[in-house]
Amino acid sequence: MATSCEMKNRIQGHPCFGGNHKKNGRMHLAVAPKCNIKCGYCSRKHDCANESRPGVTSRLLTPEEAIVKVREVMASPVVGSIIKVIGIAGPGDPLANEETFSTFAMVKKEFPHLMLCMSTNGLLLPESIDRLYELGLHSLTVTINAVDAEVGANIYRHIVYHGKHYSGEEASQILIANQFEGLKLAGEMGMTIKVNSVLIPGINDTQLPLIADRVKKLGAFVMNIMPIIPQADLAHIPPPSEARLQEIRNANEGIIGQFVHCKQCRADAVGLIGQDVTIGKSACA
Ligand code: CLF
Ligand code: SF4
Repeated sequence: MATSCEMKNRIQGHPCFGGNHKKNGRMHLAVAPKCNIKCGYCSRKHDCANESRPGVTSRLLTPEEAIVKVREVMASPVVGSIIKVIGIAGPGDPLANEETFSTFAMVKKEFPHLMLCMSTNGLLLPESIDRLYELGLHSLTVTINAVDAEVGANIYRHIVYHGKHYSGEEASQILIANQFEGLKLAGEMGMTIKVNSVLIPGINDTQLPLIADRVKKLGAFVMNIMPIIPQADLAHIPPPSEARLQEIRNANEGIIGQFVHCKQCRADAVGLIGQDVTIGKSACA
């Protein structure tokens, strides 16, 4: 596990880990369409609700198209100098898509100074961690919404794991076990780790301090509690008020640092958080 001083150096420039988010931006590459689980708040018609604002469908990119776009953005006088991070966050789960690995490999080769960042549901994290380490992944986000399988069963409808379909508590048990195991391995490898948790009022409120405590002990650096965006199976759940969200973040601050600037970005977001630019001739030419 990194010391706090080492960690401070590592997060320099990363807008989602405490770096100056008013100066440092990120570029998401939407190369990962497939997902291996079904979260109750996810509508597959939209981007991943873990890291993307729903209602906006990204154009998928092949790894070859993605690297062309990175070149274009990095050469842009408008955003080139502010992009410090290349992230893959969907629209499905990055680890369920081989394209994630080939895209990162291309970016690393051509732009070694950029930080590679990835957000996953964690199902395939234990078996993928060595590959991510070899690729030089800088920062990792795992979305964890429950520690108890009974609660998870109210959030996740099913998972598909090594070709087999699981549902109910069995599905949650496998998912949750892999999330924590993967996170532990990532911590041991010295990765910079964030945990995203979707606050689903009435379902997982009481799980959040348990998640905070466990991930802190396993080496996570920061937690990002995000309000549910009600849709799909959980469309009937009213999102928490801003005050309630703040209250829950404050209650967990003493356990693990809280990231509060999240804008639940699109899978193809580019620029400063909350001030994305449109990629294409108008913004980057
Ligand atoms: Fe992207 Fe996510 Fe990396 Fe940031 S976003 S993959 S950690 S570079 Fe940031 Fe956007 Fe919130 Fe994500 S504001 S949705 S926390
Ligand atoms: Fe949707 Fe993301 Fe959950 Fe997959 S991990 S079901 S894409 S919210």
